[in-house]
Amino acid sequence: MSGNRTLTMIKPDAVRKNSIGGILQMINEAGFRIIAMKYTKLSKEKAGEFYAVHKERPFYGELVDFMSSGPIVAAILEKDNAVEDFRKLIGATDPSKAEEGTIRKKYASSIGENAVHGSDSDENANIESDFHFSKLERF
Ligand code: FUP
Repeated sequence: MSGNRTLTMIKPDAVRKNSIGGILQMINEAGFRIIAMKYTKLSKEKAGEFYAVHKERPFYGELVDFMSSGPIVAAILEKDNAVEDFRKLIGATDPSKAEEGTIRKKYASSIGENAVHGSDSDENANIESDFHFSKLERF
């Protein structure tokens, strides 16, 4: 499975703005197949665990508060070259630097509230998929 799956989250800002449908449409039109999906909410503790790699960064506290501030949609997506192609589809972390046609260009408002997450490596795609989904929730 290495190389063909990635983990995304539609973040609380995008859920609050009713952008779930628009973002899922862009994901499907880009050729990603949904393997697993759930509407859920991260506790502060779980958000802190998900972003533990950023623990020492100055924005960690805000990131954890934001990611636990409301419901999210988590999904495992499948496509050849999934991690890299999905990072291209979402665009730069800072939406002011994101290219035209990317999800963050269209739906994100700031570097902190940037609408979507995409795994940054195959290894993290596996770890993050296991964080959100059991084997029985994947189809
Ligand atoms: P990305 O992989 O594009 O989601 O970006 P990073 O892994 O570098 O950052 C993860 C999250 O931390 C971002 F989605 C938002 C937050 N962040 C900030 O709030 N400020 C920053 O300067 C960098 C990241």
